[in-house]
Amino acid sequence: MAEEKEKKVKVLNFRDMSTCEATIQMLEIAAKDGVETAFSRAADMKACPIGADSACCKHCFMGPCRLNPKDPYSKVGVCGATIDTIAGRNFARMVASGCAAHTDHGMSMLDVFREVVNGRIKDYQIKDEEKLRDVAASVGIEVVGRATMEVAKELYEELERTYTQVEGEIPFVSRVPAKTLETWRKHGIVPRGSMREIMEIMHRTHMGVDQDYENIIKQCSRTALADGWGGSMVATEISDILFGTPKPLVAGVNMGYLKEDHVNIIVHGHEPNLFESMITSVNDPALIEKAKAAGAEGIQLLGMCCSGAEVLGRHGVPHAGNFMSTEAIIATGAVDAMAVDVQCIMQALSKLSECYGTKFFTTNPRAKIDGATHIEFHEHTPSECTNKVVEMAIERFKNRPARIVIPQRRDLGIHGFSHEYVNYMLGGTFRASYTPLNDNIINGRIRGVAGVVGCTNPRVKHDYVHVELVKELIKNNVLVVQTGCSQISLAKAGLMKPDAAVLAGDGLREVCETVGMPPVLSLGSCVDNSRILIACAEMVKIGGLGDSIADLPVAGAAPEYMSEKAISIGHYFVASGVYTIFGVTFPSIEGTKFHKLLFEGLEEMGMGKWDFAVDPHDMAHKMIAHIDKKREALGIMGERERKLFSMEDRRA
Ligand code: SF4
Ligand code: MSK
Repeated sequence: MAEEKEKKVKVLNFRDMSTCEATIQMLEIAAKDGVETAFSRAADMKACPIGADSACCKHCFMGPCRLNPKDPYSKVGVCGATIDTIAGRNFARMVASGCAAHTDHGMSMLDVFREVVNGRIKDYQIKDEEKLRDVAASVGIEVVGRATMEVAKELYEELERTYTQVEGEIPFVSRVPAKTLETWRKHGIVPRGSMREIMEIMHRTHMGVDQDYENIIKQCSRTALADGWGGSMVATEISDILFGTPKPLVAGVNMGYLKEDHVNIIVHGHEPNLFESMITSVNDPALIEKAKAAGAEGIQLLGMCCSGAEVLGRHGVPHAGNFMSTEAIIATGAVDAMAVDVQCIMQALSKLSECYGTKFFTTNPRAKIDGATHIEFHEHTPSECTNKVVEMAIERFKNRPARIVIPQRRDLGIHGFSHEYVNYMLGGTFRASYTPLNDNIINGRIRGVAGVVGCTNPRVKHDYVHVELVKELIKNNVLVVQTGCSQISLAKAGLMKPDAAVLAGDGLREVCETVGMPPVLSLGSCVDNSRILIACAEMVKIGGLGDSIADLPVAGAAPEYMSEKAISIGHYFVASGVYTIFGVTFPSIEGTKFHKLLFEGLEEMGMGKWDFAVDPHDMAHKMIAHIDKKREALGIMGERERKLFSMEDRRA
């Protein structure tokens, strides 16, 4: 901390930067301690305007080349690359990186599954046999009368094709509505294995290869679809099979779930296998005894980011906060250990942990961090790593700093909706289906469905954009489904309780009150956006809302996104037929041919479209306008009770 103190940390008004009270409280403490966070660094570092517009290229050493974002066609790169080629290639590499992250995560889950099926891993088992059989049947595997392990072996072999298939179509294409698939086939974007798609994107964006933005975007679509209907879907489905399909449960969110008299351990990252083993370790009677011998009342385990989202819905483990709270929580002094695996882990956590004496552990061979202690996690012997982390956390508890500050914020809500549960929740045990959802959309009680997902980002007011956007949507009778860090923003705002239905418009409120559900449903981590794709496919299958995903009155948003994974997610929704709007900034220049293709052209080709807005209310109304456009096209606009606005209403 002393070294940090010598640096001048700007005094900032954190109330302008976040609406999360716990985060604000801890950011103020960190600033007083002279400790930097992403909020202060973002205030110090102006985002590069040329990079933000994606008007620069460093794909070869004749450059790097910078074009003029204000007059993008006034110049080309040294090789002659135009703004459309440069922005298209940059976008493609973001999609490739995002797709790689999700598919590599999915492949890790598949590796564990293979070893469980082969009997080489004993610490994990198949928890949800029904799901195993459903998933197997969905890709054409015979399940009736066959032993579970036989089905599981065949499922492993089939799903491996999601990665390795060099020709043809990946297995989960079987879940895509026929008309959507027809559009993909027409444009040559049905994905092969993700390894092939990512390899091809990296090749095509190398200097001097693909220099036609339309052709580049085709490969972007194919690669992004290999993420959504491939790697991400495998990650979700295999995690459910191994660790259980989430079912709604009451769980707590926020920093107030840290306990001063307990050993506090946080797991942050993405892959659920680390967390599942940590749950076993913190419940080990010998380790609990050790913690007690060290003077603690017990061991408190919390999640953050998507690791937390994985177990929030599966086991009700409390969630301490989303991406932009991961640094702030360390300043409490109460975190004895933070164990991380992959994705969205700020390098700054290493130094910050040192400042507050928190033990900071990397566990995955793919993600080491300078200054962190690495305890490698092996799926064959998982508790070796997680027991060690618990032991080190107990050691740190014994030597805690004198000052511990825990923000007293706790927010209870209902978490753990899966697309299977939505089925059951709306239809009941005997007529489980999406029919009641479709019916309520057709009769206008529910105007449409919006997926609000994604990260938080210090370039916009933390949590604020998510919360305001969702409030405006539900007020206008749009049912909201959520994943990732966004759902934590809304959980903290109290919108994941059935009582939040009072904030919804009359129609949505009536449905929520009848079913007893909140107007905002949390579906899991960022790979679980695949649950939203499956829900869309189900809505098409049930009928009454068109023949393809592009016909549905649905929309998606990532209002505070920051990662390349979000770009891949956004693009797989667009390619699947969903209108998708992003906030913060968009990596293209309005008026360029590349921008027009994303924002208009893809929709004309039968897919969805990209859009952009910063203000949450503008964003909500753009989404609602799109939902209404689709309702109009379906001929169900008249079903809605139209209210004629007086001048007074409009002013209000
Ligand atoms: Fe410049 Fe072309 Fe090289 Fe890119 S590929 S850095 S635009 S010369
Ligand atoms: S963790 S990708 S900050 S949602 Fe999935 Fe959150 Fe975005 Fe990471």
